[in-house]
Amino acid sequence: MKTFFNALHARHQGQFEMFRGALVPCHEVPARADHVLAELQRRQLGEVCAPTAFGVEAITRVHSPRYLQFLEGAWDEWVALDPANAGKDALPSVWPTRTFRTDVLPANFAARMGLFSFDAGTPLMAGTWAAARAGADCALSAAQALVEGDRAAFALSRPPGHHASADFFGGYCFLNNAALAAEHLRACGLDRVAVLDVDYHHGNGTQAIFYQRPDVFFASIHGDPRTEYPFFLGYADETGAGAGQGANLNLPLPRGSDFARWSEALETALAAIRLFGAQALVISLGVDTFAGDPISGFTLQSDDYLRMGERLARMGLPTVLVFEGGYAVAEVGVNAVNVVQAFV
Ligand code: B3N
Ligand code: ZN
Repeated sequence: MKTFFNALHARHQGQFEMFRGALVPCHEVPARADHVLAELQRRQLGEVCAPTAFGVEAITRVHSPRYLQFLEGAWDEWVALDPANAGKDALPSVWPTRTFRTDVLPANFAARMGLFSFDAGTPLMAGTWAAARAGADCALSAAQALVEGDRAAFALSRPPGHHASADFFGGYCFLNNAALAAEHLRACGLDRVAVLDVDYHHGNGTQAIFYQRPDVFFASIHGDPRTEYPFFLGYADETGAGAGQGANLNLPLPRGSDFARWSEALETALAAIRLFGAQALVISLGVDTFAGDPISGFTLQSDDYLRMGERLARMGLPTVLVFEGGYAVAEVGVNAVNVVQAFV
């Protein structure tokens, strides 16, 4: 299996995220991807390829032009406010919640940070745009590898993507890499694509992007949003809307769930994907379901990721694996690469 990787990911290196009223060191660090790459190379698991640079057209299939324009210029605007800002990450602190307007584009930078985001845990810095674009190119290149006949490909991209919606960032995510891969497969002629999100956190961004779409099925197994981030989406009664009614499946599980319980949900998701008639699969591959993850609450063990990879491969579908969460940095390489190895 080819892996698409771009060292530019390391230019996105946040200092702090807001947690329970304090700034704590970021969990989403460059070492995560570097550990996965090192483990892939240690096990000699396929070719590591530089991604193709895709144009803005591929990205605007998923993200709005005004959001992309904002992201691209955000760092320069932040520094223009005060040259001292160059040493600090930008974080949002004000949001247009219920009753506020979101149709007006404010001139104020803090207001636009809030308009285009949903949390204070996702710092933006000088290298964010370059890293996010490089990560998106990895996902698009992995999808293109399937179009060219590969059975599977791995996008080792960072920052992650599944919380990013058409026009907002959050949950450490800026561009929705899995959605971009799915849309690329659709644009290249596949009629029905499924996105299966196995990250601990519900992929609210991916769900929102495809919620009204009959051609892209979204299934997610995740911590119950009643208690787990992102809290405001990911409930079992969200089944799609309009033409997309029936093409969304959420399988929330309680904190503490183990692999046996998780696997039952996986069978439910895979049966629904089969019934949908997917011609290709995009996996949002978060490994923050690991027992040792510092911010999550399932209890999967490293060997369980081998079983996961085997089961996903048995679907027999062309598959793009897109790297998402996983913050037990010492184990993230072994866990993610166990999925890749068992898949091949
Ligand atoms: O959930 C958290 C969080 C939990 C524990 C923390 N500790 C112990 C310091 C810190 C933070 N924060 C909310 C943001 C979570 C973003 C999740 C990103 C992800 O992996 N999505 O799949
Ligand atoms: Zn996650």
